[in-house]
Amino acid sequence: MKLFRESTLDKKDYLYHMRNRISPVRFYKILISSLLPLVIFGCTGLQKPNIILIMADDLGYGDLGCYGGDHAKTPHIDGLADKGIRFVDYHSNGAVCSPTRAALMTGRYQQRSGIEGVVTAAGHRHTGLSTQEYTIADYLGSIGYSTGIIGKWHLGYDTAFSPLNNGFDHFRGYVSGNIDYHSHIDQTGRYDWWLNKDTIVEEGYVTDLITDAAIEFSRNKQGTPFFLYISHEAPHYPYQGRNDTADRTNGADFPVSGSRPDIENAYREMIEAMDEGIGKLLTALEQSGQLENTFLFFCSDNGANRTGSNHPLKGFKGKLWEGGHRVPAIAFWKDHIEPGINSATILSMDLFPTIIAITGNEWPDNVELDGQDFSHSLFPDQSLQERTAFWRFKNQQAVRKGPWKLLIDGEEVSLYNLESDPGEKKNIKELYPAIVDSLRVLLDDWTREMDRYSPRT
Ligand SMILES: [Ca+2]
Repeated sequence: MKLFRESTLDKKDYLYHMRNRISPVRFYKILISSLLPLVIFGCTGLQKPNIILIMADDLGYGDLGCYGGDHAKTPHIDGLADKGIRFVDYHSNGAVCSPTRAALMTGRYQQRSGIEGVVTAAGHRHTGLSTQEYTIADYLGSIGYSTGIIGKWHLGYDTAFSPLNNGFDHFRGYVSGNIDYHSHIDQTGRYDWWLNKDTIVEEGYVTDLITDAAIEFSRNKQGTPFFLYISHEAPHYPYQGRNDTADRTNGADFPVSGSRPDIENAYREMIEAMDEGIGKLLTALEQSGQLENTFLFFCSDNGANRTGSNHPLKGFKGKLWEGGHRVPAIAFWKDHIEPGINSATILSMDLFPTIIAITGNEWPDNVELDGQDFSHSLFPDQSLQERTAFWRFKNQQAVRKGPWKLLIDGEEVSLYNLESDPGEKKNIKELYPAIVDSLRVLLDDWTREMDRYSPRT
């Protein structure tokens, strides 16, 4: 069990620290819960925990009730936050879809796999995530997990880049950036709904199909540890509810974002359908007795566009303001982790090393990850060691260290203290030139390192 890996505290210090911060009863409760996975599957040889990773598409920081949103009703996701850990400083690695997915799969900055931009239908149909990359699915498959992805892949259109060539043994979903929720046609007019390496005809609303396939996958895996990556389309456009008709039909022109005039209502319906699906999945896991042995993580892949809400953050999808990449994230593991709010700075690429820790395995040989194991942060109020994190998209670069964020957008340089100014309202670069200089040095070093890799998008 590697729950103590890469922390500022070693195991002994951690126990001392915990014992002195909290009541003895709560300390031992947490201690027992932290050792429970070890007891369950480490010593007795029983099944390793299932891992379910649910990612929404373009869901903003302010879109959920548990993050202060009041538009959509999300009782099931809010319930996970109530009973789990809600992260308030979690970031997608990218400000758009494909880069975040590359970082999530590889546990490394997406620049290393060359997926710094979107894998577009128009220009990148014959590229994608190299099958030479070592993915989280490769790792989990190597230790005996069944590995399924249901929903959006967006790391390569060509079947050469299929999830099945990148560590997954089951794929049901779509490979492009978005499809019509009813006709399953992508924005270039191609049919895009797959079972493994073949397109299949399946009728239904995408969010419901994803829910049903996820439940079916988990039911079929009773007795086998599984990794299930549920990659929702909601609330990405086209803005379509369950009761709408298809906008994209073969051979005809269509509005890419959908035809509904009341986009805000459609957006709400889409989030609520996803929430309902998550509720159904939880019920199914409970009924099958799998819930207690399942670590579940929910997150988004980038901030919302102007249809959604990133409140109280500034900026939208595609920008490196906080609203572009600070997104909702919730960890839930029934009876294993204590409920709470955590303010550690965490990125998508951290999931890979964290899951290695949760599954209790040794770090794979010859695998170097940029991500940090945050399994410590599954305990409230425990933070990671201070880290430096970087983002780059088009002509924007950002570096974060502690509360400080340096943002360079073309010629424009800004410094913010996110602790006192999470909304990035006040550029204080003139007040702290030494901090600007030190962050610039870090950013330049990182840029030189990332520029060693060839872009594929
Ligand atoms: Ca997205």
